[in-house]
Amino acid sequence: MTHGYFLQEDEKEKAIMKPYPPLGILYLSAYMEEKMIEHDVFDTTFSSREIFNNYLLEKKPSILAIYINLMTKINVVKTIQFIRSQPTLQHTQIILGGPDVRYNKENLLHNGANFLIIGEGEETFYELVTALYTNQHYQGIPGISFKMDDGTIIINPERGLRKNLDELPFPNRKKIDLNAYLQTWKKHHGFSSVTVSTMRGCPYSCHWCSRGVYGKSYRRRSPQSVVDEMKFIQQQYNPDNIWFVDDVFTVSHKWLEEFTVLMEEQQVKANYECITRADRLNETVIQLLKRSGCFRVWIGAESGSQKIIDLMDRRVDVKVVQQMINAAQRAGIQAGTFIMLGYPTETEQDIKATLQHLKNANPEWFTITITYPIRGTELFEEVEAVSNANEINWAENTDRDIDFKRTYNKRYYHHAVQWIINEMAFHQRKNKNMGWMVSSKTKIKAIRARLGMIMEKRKTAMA
Ligand code: B12
Ligand code: SF4
Repeated sequence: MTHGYFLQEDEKEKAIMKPYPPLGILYLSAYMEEKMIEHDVFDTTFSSREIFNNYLLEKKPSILAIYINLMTKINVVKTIQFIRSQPTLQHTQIILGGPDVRYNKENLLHNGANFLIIGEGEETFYELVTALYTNQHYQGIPGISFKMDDGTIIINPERGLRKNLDELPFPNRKKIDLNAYLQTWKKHHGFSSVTVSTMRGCPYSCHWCSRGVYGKSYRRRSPQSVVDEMKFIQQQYNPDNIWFVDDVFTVSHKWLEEFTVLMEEQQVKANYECITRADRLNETVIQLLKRSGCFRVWIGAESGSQKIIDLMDRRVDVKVVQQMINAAQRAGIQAGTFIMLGYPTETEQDIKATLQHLKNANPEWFTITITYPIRGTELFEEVEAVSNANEINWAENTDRDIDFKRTYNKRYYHHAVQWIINEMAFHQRKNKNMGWMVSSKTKIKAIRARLGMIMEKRKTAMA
């Protein structure tokens, strides 16, 4: 079992150095171990393509199972091509799973994958591997997709979602060198961080968000099971921080309260960060976060313009987002937020509203992405007709390369990102009285970016 991510090939991440292990594979590995199916996990993160290829040639696996997301797709396709080109690996059956399979079935199967596992992986993967090892019929296994000899693609009915997540064993972290992750964090940031998943799925429907694995409902582990995993992680690895990779950590206030009480009763001390929605926060919930060890909460809004937020179907009030960011900060929790620019119909007025929103909220952290449509999302459907999705070479590009007709040209948005980053840096430095010299540098960069926006806006109008 493997994935297609090589840190040494990722220039952006090499500057950030906050790697996390592939949790999905580790869940599958734990399940397979429980069922006594022998397997290896080859974690590509700190390895190289050459070492990985040599490993494949040496081990000649009968089954290679690969996690795939929209960014790692290109590497995974290269791995498939490598296997298909090697005479000694012709027997290798390739199974793909993860968030990017559901809406890329034909492309993946026509590019050399033997099987796809759609949605939740554990049970389907186990049944398929068992059928392949024992030469039994796999054709009826729910949740798989495969290609017949005549090229017909078969998509079996979905498998129902597992009801009780507590039945799953903890991710099999011992199958990888978790210390390599912890040390990388320590070396570059002075502290380490480990991921934990407490819920699967999200009941909301933001149009740009990819929900190809767990669908539009959510299930959650019991608070006690999560506390047990935290104790286990602390005993085994003693990381400084935990990141709960859940979509909306405070979706259930009852769950959070139970979790907080258990953490206190069992004296589990943890520093954690999580992501949530402003409409699932209030002063009481923020106090629960604080008591249970939350040091940073990410609160999404994506835009400061209510018009754009509503178009995204984000179902949140921009003022509530600002209030909750400030409330978290008052409680001593750092706040982060996510911003997207270049959403369909967004104008300069909306971008100005986004900058104003950031200034009002003043979060310690924010990230900005230029909108791109992920296959399978409502946003993808909305822009497909005015996009290059069907023109770009699927195997050599990712969904991030899909461009669509926006209000202004793409260069405009690159300037807009710089404008917001530098205006915010200026705003924050000015508030901290960091001196004219330090602040003015960012102001000059902001003015330069603003001029770029004006020029590109003019070019768009003339085109
Ligand atoms: C943590 C996380 C990250 C982390 C860490 C990634 C890591 N190494 O784990 C970081 C911050 C690095 C990250 C980065 C990105 N991420 Co991210 N991330 C997540 C997040 C929040 C949790 C992933 C997770 O651990 N889930 C828990 C596990 C248990 O679920 P799972 O991985 O889906 O696994 C199950 C199934 O998929 C399946 N399965 C998984 N692997 C395999 C393998 C095989 C062989 C089989 C058969 C089955 C199988 O079985 C598992 C158990 O049921 C998800 C959202 C989410 N809630 O899942 C987004 C998500 C995976 N990320 C996403 C995106 C878009 C990105 C970025 C492209 C963002 C960006 N613009 O840069 C980058 C890509 C980086 C890269 N090069 O890979 C999208 C992927 C969409 C897609 N169609 O591919 C998601 C779904 C978010 C979203 N809703 O849009 N991400
Ligand atoms: S963006 Fe967050 S709240 Fe919206 S659908 Fe995706 S995971 Fe759910």
